[in-house]
Amino acid sequence: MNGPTPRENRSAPHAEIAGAGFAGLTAAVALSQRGWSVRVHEKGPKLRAFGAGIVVWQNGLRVLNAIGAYEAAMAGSVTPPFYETRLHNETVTKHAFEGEPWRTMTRQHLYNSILEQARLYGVDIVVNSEVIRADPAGAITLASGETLQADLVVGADGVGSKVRDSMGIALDRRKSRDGITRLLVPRHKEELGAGEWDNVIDFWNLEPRVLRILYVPCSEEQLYIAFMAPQDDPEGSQVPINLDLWSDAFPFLVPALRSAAKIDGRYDRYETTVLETWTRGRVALIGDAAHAMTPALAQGASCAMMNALSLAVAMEGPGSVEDRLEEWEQRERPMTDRCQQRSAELTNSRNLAKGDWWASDVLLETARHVPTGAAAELAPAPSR
Ligand code: FAD
Ligand code: 5PR
Repeated sequence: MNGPTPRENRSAPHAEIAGAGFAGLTAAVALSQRGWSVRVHEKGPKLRAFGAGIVVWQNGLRVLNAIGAYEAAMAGSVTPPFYETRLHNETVTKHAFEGEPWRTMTRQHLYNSILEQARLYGVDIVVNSEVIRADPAGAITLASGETLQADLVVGADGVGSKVRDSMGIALDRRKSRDGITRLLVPRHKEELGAGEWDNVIDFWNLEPRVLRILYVPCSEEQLYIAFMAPQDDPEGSQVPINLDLWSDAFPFLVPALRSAAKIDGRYDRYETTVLETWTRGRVALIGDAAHAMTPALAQGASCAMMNALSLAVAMEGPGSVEDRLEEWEQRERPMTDRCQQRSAELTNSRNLAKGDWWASDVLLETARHVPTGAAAELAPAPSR
């Protein structure tokens, strides 16, 4: 797969997509389902997900259902019995989300389920292909110098989007004071001893210093474990994690911490970017390229997938591509803007430590949303 191959189907409308992440692949599948010819450019040498684990709420599950990836995503993922929040190791809330589907999985698992659909639909995916520029008239330029025309260009190239920046779209970028190192380790269920280790547990310590561990079982074998500390705490933000520091704060997690300390990992500061516009001419931005958000509400990937699906649906409407894109942004953006803002507020206030977010209809608005192009119904989860 060295360089793009000539297009076969010249009668179908054509999309060139930058970035084979959750956003780009979801858009590719949803457009293919609607008769588009689609090519995706991935700058990396391999098709793979970055990061560790992920929580997918029902809005995200509904998108997966709409693109045919739901069953694959459900197999090998789990619904933990409870989502628990502890402050100084005292349980403050514990919620089962009865009747509200949610799922935890590795990011690679989610990625594979979408990639499988992209392959099924014959999406042309080109690796080692970096997009360096987009033209609102409907073209992209690759790092190789080649220019490719399209009816629709999609910038799904992540938070550092070149598609976005090449068009000079203004953005407001805010970094939070806290950041996090996310890792996948074995479950260590036996060694952890008595306890409800199948739960998601959000362990917060605010005193004597801010250190938080997010404990997320992703399957029978894998645990997503994330270490949050303020950016100005050199020991807390150190990678690999400082085993002594974290073991002192969370002694009951030592078997998992020992595994975590063996992995390099990366500490990322939480970041929010808000754009002046998501569209210009025939170019649309989706996912982190358009709306990077803090992960407090665990909605970054799900919002990316929702907007990818609704973009494909918008292309079915009458009028020019430019007009449809404007309409799409007007219709879809307010939901994501609200989610982004609420997520940033939760992160910045550290109010997740109170654990009451799940009881808030306002904070759960996005999770409960039925995305444009998705059905409300979901098949029941397989028994674990
Ligand atoms: P990306 O996943 O960044 O994909 C972009 C792709 O484009 C990459 O493959 C990249 O290599 C490629 N690329 C980049 N530049 C170019 C270029 N110029 N040309 C071609 N290809 C290019 N979301 C949730 O829903 N639930 C969670 O639990 C959750 N936890 C999170 C935890 C943290 C700490 C963070 C930071 C985020 C979390 N998110 C979560 C958010 C989620 O990870 C992102 O919102 C999501 O990955 C965005 O997908 P994307 O496809 O837009 O971008
Ligand atoms: N929720 C999830 C998550 O992965 C993170 C956060 C909340 C599922 C961090 O990665 O607030 O940091 C968070």
